[in-house]
Amino acid sequence: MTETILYSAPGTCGRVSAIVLEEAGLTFETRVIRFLKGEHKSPAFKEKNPKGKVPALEIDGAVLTENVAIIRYLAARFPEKALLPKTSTLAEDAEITADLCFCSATLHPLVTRIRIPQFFAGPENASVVKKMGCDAMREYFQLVEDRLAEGPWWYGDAWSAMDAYLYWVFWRVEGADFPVKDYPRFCDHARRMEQRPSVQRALEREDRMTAQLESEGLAFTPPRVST
Ligand SMILES: N[C@@H](CCC(=O)N[C@@H](CS)C(=O)NCC(=O)O)C(=O)O
Repeated sequence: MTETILYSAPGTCGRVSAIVLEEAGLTFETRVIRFLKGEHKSPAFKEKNPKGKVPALEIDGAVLTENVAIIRYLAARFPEKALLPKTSTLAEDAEITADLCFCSATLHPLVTRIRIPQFFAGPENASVVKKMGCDAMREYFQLVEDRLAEGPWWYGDAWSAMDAYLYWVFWRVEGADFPVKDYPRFCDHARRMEQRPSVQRALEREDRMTAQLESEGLAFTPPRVST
């Protein structure tokens, strides 16, 4: 088997893939991408991911990008790990894809508007963009909140990669003053996630990446924007 390498950066959605790799029980290396140096847009990294984004995963001699694709690959490659629910119809399968795309295509864009609004609108409009992001996010946090009334995880009693994705969304906006306390079941979900060894190991990997960036003077925390 070839070496498995996850290209990521601390705090990014690369955490989703890291958690799922840990849940799969894989031995893998995490390689930090230095955003402050523009390494994600460098020709060398763009050979891995032409879109210039993390995560990218080298596995089985291929490079995979997009969390949804990485999750679906790992779930299919390691069926015994039950990373996603088993399906028996095409419609059930499509529903799982829809759930993961809800995270990547609906929630993630709102996360960035809440967390780094200045990147979209400039510092003068950042508060307005953040507020609009928060207002829009409330509908989806309520959707997750209602769903979690049915069980501890998105798919009821069975943990899945979907929970890793939701956790990253929650954590990212919690750290940007989104009012997560209005969604107590989602809060409990996040705290349950933090008990999982896979999550703890993924967070330790991020700590090591952060330490490396700090040692190089390349750590970055976006300034807080108030609404
Ligand atoms: N849909 C992609 C999103 C990837 C993405 O936007 N990654 C961010 C970090 S959370 C990134 O690399 N941003 C750098 C940039 O856009 O310049 C996925 O799920 O993998």
